[in-house]
Amino acid sequence: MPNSQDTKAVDSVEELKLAATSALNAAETNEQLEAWRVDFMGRKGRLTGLLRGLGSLAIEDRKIVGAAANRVRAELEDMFEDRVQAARSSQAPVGSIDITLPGRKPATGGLHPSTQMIREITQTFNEMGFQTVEGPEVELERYNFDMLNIPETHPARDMFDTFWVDSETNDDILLRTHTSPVQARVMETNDPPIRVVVPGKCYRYEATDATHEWQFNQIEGLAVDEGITFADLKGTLYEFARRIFGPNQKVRFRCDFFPFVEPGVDMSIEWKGDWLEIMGAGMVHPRVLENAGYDSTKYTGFAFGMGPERISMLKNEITDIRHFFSNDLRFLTQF
Ligand code: FA5
Repeated sequence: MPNSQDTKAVDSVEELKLAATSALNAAETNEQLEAWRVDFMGRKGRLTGLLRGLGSLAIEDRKIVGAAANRVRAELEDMFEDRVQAARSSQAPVGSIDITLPGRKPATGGLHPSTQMIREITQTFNEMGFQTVEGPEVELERYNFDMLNIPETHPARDMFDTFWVDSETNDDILLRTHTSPVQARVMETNDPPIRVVVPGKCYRYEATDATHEWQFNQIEGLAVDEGITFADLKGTLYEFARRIFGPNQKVRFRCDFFPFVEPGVDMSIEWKGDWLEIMGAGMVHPRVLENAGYDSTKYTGFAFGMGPERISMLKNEITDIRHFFSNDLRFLTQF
């Protein structure tokens, strides 16, 4: 039979168990569970202290109280392990949604600044009666040069530094140097009247600088019909400039040379007290109309080609065209 000292010691084991159980039930976080473990089960913890105190008991009492204390220790260890497992499984796995956190704005994509400018320009021409069409970026020499009145020996080919593509066919293939070959493609497969704008990428084998890229976009325009004159070209491009740059935009035309137009011009806009060239244009050369099978005594037309990145640079005060294609989010997210 245990004496009164044993009973007291066993009682204190039970009391410790009660205190430990309720403290364990109250512990919720990993930190609180660890604090509980140190407090009750650690080397200097309460249960360990109680077990150490057994040494002062008589040997028989020590057995009884020791057995009780070891049983309680095993029970508490099991309970502790259960609580740790429960805390672990209640934590959301990595990547899942924690609905208790405040909402965060998800990162969304946006249209590339070139795409935004291209859409603004093509939509402006769409509203003026031009239809948007596209053509291939990998092009035949015939369309990029020959059909546009630039035969093989013509020095005007030197205007375009060309990326040629290795090919096993008889046709010479290149990355188009401008969007003008789509003029020839559209005329080859359609009868007048024609009013199209052609956005798309172009490639030139040239050194880059603040205003030149080796890959850039152009927007071509072509109108062919009976009775089209240079006044139609000027009126259309004036109207375009007003819609894109504002109602008071001043525009200047100067003579320029492109083999596929006659006469040829470049168009500049007045910008911060200076004239800045934004496109080449002109009346479609009769030979280009004939190459497409049109009667050049019946039909006339005008064409133009502009760089949307250069126009976006003006409108958005961008100082270097290379930002458009360097994929730097610090630049792209400003649009
Ligand atoms: C042409 O490419 C002619 N095909 C334009 C044309 C079409 C004239 C129809 C007449 C009739 P040009 O090489 O000047 O012309 O280029 C036209 C525009 O494309 C330039 O004004 C410029 O805005 C843009 N551009 C040309 N080269 C580059 C380049 N390396 N980097 C960025 N933009 C360029």
